Amino acid sequence: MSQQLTIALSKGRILEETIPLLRAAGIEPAEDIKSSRKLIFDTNRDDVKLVVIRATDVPTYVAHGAADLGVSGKDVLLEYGGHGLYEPLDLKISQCRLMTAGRVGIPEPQGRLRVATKFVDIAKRYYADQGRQVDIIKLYGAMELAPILDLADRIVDIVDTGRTLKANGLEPLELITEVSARLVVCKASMKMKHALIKPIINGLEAAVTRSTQVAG
Ligand code: PRT
Ligand code: MG
Repeated sequence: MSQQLTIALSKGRILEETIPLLRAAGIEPAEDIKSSRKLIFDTNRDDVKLVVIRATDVPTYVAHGAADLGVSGKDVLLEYGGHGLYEPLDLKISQCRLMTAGRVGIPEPQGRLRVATKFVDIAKRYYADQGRQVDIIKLYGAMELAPILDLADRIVDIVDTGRTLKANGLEPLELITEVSARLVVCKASMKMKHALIKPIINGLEAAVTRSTQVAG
């Protein structure tokens, strides 16, 4: 049997911006992904299929070789750790920032800082680099609520326009890192299926260059 490729896409906000890039690289889903409940999609290419999964699961599928390629936010990749993955291309989509935030006008407390986040490893590393003692509190969503109810002094979360923070009486404080979606490739697949994968990386790279030129 000829070689097959599986590409793992993050459902949610990244998906919408990924589809046009894939199309520009010559990969077109056989049906409308967003209006379907399916998880696996055929494409215009017999040798390429797409799977649409939770953003946080994409690195796991790709690192284990269950998918050969994937599209994942840099935030998710930093939290995952990156073993078994190459990250050959910044897709320059779904751009945002990973930041610390706290209640407006409340100074940093004495002693240990309580930090609520779903990015536990990123937060640990960030505060350790700063030499600050923190207690990390793992949450799965709505981080903005934690400082309001005094569960935490700080949150570590994604900020785009800043409106969500503002609406909840919070302000962005420190930039941890700029974030955008990245193409990731399974290290084993890159060896075994190089002839199939390389043209896709090149096609996506050209599509990114074209779209960033249009955007100025
Ligand atoms: O929903 P699920 O738990 O499966 O995963 P998810 O919520 O992480 O998925 P999704 O689709 O919401 O986001 C996936 C990825 O999109 C993230 O990992 C980032 O790489 C990227 N991204 C880009 C964002 C944002 N922009 C963003 N604004 N992810 C989240 N947000 C949220 C943020 O958490 C906060 O609640 O939007 C709010 C902030 O936006 P502003 O504009 O109010 O600042
Ligand atoms: Mg979400």
